[in-house]
Amino acid sequence: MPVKKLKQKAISSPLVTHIYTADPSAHVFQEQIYIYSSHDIDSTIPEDNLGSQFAMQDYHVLSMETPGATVIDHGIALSLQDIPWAKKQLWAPDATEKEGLYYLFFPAKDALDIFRIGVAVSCSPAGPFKAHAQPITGSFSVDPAVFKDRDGVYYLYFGGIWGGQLQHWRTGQFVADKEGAFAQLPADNEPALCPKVAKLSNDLLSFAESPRDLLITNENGQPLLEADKDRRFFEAGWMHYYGGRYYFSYSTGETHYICYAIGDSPYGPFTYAGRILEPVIGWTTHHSICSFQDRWYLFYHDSSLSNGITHLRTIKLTELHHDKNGLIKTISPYSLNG
Ligand code: FUB
Repeated sequence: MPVKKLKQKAISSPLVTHIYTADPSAHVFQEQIYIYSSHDIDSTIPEDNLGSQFAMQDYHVLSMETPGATVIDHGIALSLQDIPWAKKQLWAPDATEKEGLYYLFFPAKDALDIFRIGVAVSCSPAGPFKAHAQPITGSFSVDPAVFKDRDGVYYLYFGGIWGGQLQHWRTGQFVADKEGAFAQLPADNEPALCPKVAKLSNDLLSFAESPRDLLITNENGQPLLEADKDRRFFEAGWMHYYGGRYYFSYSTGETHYICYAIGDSPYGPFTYAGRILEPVIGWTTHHSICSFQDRWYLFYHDSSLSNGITHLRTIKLTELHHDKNGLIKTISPYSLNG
């Protein structure tokens, strides 16, 4: 009998193909979906564990009227050269709206090669955005995600280990590695590093409090350990609210999952609840979750458009479902086809 060859078929297509895009943060503004994403470029910088090859230099904003509709690229929304404090590496951004103004939060390395988080403002969700002269005071690490709670309070979630530098901040100050890039990561039998959360000031331009640890525990209330690579936080935090509970989702990094944990407050603690997305083509996995007209969508990326090149990614979307208990059904980004 002939052996039938099984092929993987992607469940979703790239949203745009004229540029490489990654780290999609999706929001509904003015009744449309706006996506704030990284703009990947072929930097020719060799790949390393610190992500030096992710040398992005600007942001584009994308929008669509509905999921599946034509995607509009609004062009350059913010360039590295227009951010007074930033030297390189415009990584995963996010945005929010308050009183008719739009705020873009973004990480970049400063003159000392330390990741900070900046904010830029526009009167349009599509930009262009004008960056503040300094990063947010007291900010560090990468992957900002902004969440507006039902009481109108805004929170910024952030952090990422390895190249995202979170491990350098364990003392509250930046401590450079002396013994190798990841010497300050916890030992396998220690609690994993926590992502951070801070309430934002009324003008959304600064922290209203010192960043706090966002604790993710197992089903017994114990912090996830560093050895628990399939479940512990690595980067790419995101918050959504569903059915009266707060859902913090994130990437597990080198095990390539998008997982989530559920809590009763925007500060947590959060209890690990499962996997949202199985591994994608490429090394990184990064997502956002957004509701539109009573349905929920997962925005994510993979490296399919570049045939697997780590730092040349493409954003996609697919519908996401919560079951009757509020648990999220795991999504496989590829299906097996005969
Ligand atoms: O795009 C650069 C980095 O790759 C992001 O900040 C991480 O979340 C990962 O997707």
